[in-house]
Amino acid sequence: MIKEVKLPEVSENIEHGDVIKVLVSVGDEISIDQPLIELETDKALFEVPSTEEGVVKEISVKEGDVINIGSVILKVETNSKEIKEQTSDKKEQTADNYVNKESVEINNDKESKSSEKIELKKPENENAQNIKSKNISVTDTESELADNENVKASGAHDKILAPASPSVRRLARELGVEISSVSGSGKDGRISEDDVKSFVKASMNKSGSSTLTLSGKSLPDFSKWGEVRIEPMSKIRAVTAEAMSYSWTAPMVTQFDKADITLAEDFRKKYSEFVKSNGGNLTVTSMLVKICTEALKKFPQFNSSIDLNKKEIIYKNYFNVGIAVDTERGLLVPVVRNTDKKNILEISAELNVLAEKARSKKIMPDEMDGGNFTISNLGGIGGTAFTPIVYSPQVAILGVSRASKEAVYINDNFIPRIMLPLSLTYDHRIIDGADAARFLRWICEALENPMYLLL
Ligand code: CAO
Repeated sequence: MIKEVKLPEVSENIEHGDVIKVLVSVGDEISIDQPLIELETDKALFEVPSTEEGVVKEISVKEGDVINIGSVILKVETNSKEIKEQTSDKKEQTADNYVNKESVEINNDKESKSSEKIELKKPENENAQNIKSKNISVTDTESELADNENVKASGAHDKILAPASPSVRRLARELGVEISSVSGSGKDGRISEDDVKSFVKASMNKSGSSTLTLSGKSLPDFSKWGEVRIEPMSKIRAVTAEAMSYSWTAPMVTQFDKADITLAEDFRKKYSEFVKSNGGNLTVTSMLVKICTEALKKFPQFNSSIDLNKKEIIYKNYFNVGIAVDTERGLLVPVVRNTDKKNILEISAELNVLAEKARSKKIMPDEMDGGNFTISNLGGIGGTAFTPIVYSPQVAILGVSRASKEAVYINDNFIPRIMLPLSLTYDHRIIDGADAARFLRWICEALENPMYLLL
């Protein structure tokens, strides 16, 4: 039997993506979960896995194509009895592993009238992330509901997240409109092209001229002065540029401090093999995820977002920490979720998986959503200090530079200590300088004396 493999829904608000690479050829025998294409969307670059097993009969996409959710990627001959049995065995196995109470819809063919329904149990641990990314067609109804609740709990957050399709965002960008300033007239505040155009008209009427932040004057012709090469921006670069420009509208200040991590380094060395045997790497970053989570609990304004239109502060009672990961394709920020409920062992293992997925193009857009605070560790590369930019609508980010041995003056003596330079950039609209100094000092003291966490 010939079956179509279609592009499943990959994330909220993502309607299409660019095919960067086709990873299989006609005649190939493919298995379930085997990567078929590399797809780049407004949010990420990732591999789309197969939902079928069999022999590729026809490939319907090529590099450079823009394909929509539901588009046919390829057709597979699955009618060999053997293949069929293996496929259903595999599907059942997957179901058995995560079996039962929750009804989860296998949504691999959204348009198909006969979408399969099987009973799956919600995974009991954070492997949920893996399941979601491996079988991206599986919709975890409960977690989606939870996400929605989080969003609903904060009307302002809705606003900041600005529900709009990529084409509407593009129109807004072209018109120099900050999409989060536009009120959506659609369901749940969804913003349409007409909403953007009305916003432009209203802005122009208000002032008699354009009050929009038009995105800059045109560039000079650089080729007048020498040879140039012009390349289109990758989606990730364009999205990073847009996100950073949006962030830049917040008034930010950076606070610097240094932590004496001599003891923490001893601790790290002592337990690194143990953590490795549990699948993680005990690194400064994983320790900081845990420490920052405790700091966020102590200083809730760092775990918030603000809505200036409504004059509201949204305090979040969940703890999701984003980690800046340097990849070939650019900066990606996967999110470790519910860090308050995980120990350092679990966080270290999850961080390893997420960083590896980001680097190997397997990270899914959903795995980069929902962060409340970000850590950017450039210390493995070098540098004595830097000023990271807050990843709005978050309100703070911790920059980590390279730890090094320094002569520290203690009790009338210079003693060699390992010092870690930290820089905390914060949104000054919601965080005062004194609070930032206290927050960062708290992190330094927790690093210097891990028992601090117990107090
Ligand atoms: N000071 C000194 N050494 C450090 C360090 C620091 N701050 N951070 C890491 N290192 C060391 C580690 O100890 C490790 O050394 P060993 O191999 O001898 O143990 C080595 O550098 C490599 O560490 P790592 O990078 O594998 O692990 P990590 O958990 O420390 O960092 C990650 C993980 C994902 C944060 C990192 O790999 C990365 O991608 N960093 C770049 C982030 C980035 O691009 N930020 C800029 C964003 S724009 O604001």
